[in-house]
Amino acid sequence: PTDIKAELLKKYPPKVARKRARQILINEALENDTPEILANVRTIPGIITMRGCTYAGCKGVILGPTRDIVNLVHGPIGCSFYAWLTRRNQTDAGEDGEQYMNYTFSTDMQDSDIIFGGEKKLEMAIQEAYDTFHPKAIAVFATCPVGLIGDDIHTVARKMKEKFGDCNVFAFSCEGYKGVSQSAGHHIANNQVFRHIVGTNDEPQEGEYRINLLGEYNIGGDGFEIDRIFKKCGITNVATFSGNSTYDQFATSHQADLNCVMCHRSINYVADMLETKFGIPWVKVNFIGAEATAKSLRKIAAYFGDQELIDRVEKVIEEEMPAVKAAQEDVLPRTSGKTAMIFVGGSRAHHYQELFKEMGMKTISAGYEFAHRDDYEGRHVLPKLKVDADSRNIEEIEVEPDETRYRPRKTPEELKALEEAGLKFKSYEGLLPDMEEGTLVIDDLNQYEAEKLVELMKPDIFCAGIKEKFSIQKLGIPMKQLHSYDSGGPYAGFKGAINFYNEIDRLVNSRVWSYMKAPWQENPQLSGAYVWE
Ligand code: CFM
Ligand code: HCA
Repeated sequence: PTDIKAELLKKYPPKVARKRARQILINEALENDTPEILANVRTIPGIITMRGCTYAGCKGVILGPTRDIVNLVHGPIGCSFYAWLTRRNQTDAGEDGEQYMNYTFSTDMQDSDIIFGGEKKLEMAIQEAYDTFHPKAIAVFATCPVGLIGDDIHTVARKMKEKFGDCNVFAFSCEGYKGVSQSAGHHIANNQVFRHIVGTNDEPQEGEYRINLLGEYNIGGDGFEIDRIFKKCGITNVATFSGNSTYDQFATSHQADLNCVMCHRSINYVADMLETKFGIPWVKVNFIGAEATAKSLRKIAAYFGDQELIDRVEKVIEEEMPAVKAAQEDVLPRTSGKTAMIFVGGSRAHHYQELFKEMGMKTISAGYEFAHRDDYEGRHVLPKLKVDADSRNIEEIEVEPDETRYRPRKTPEELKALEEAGLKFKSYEGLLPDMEEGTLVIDDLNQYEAEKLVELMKPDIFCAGIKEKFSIQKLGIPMKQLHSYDSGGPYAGFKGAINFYNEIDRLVNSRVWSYMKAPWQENPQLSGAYVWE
């Protein structure tokens, strides 16, 4: 690994090499701690990063999966077009017919709007959306030029909300350039969802063992599979943030009794805010991997502590596991010992290692596009993180206990007893302690390094996104998109694990890669040169 790191850095000018050296880490076991990595910092200009922008994190990731909010993008049409259904966040259309996800709403800013201002145009677009759909809510998203010319989207939103009376209108200052990555967009989105929607509906909700699932986006139907399992266990999922969600789910989410945090990168601060304001504790869960799914269900059951639920969860695990084991046994002889590389946004590069482990595969290199140090090293590093100018740019909202609705779900003694029994609250591990010694962990990987890594380490499969897909395949290595899942999924839960084993088995054992070179390239029968003149 030392040689590989040196090889990756060799081509860079000294200043670039110095910075990248702190973002490329050879994993080692340190006593009582994990090694330190540089993360959540600006990308080196021109390096061809895998990252996206703040608008992508806000509009695409967090708000995109909510079906009954009209998501109106204030900006040039390209920003909308490239965010149109590419993320494969699925939704249950519902019986109310309020499903706006297949539309793309944009103010389609033109040169004249940039010169003279786009507020009037935005107002007209909000009015048009309202007249056409009468939605519960309209969300407005600012793109780069809107921030540059200073359109006041929040004032326009407030004005329209007052005018309508029966439609919540709010806006997001999520200009693409605002942070160093999508992560800033998550934060901007979550703050506004918390401020404008969460806790606005006090109508009592039905159901036993009420939880919220935070940081699950129903890509390829993952959320459907998780909900199927919850239902079977008798667990009520009040709101998923934000896969397959509706406006009312967010509005009533303060009534749940436990928050289960899946992708902590995109949302952990919301769990904290819900605890401070309403008294709901939170635990980390992970439904990627059959074992991880079983473990997460047991955590939820232990929290509620009801024997009936505990038994039900055990029964569900017992019912679901045989099919998982059968699929696992089928693929293991062909997948054991194979190697993977995973470079995805902020949590899957960690979560998916579980699934690969279940197939006897080792992750030899992994990293995040935009995660922070706690995602690599564990939540305990949070107090050590330096607040730089870029993170200060993103608002932290002050939350206080709600005057009438703050209700601690457990007494301090009960929480202590649960912790002593092994249930950890407000805690998660990073990816480093879960990876073997000597593996390479790389933050904000770029095109050059991706190709170099593949060339030097020759993994059996490379997992990343659409920008990497074809350049990796051209190197003769199977490539699996772990953002969109290509056309597959779900991969979460028990049924998802079976899907994943089978698909990866086919990918790593396909013979198609041996046909990368045409026969005449490998074995030329005629050789000659073209002569002109
Ligand atoms: Fe969380 Fe996600 Fe991810 Fe993410 Fe994303 Fe995504 Fe991702 Mo693409 S919320 S951090 S911003 S798990 S969209 S569903 S796949 S980069 S690893
Ligand atoms: C985003 C969304 C993305 C992109 C995926 C990809 C997703 O960050 O804008 O690069 O293939 O999951 O759709 O992460």
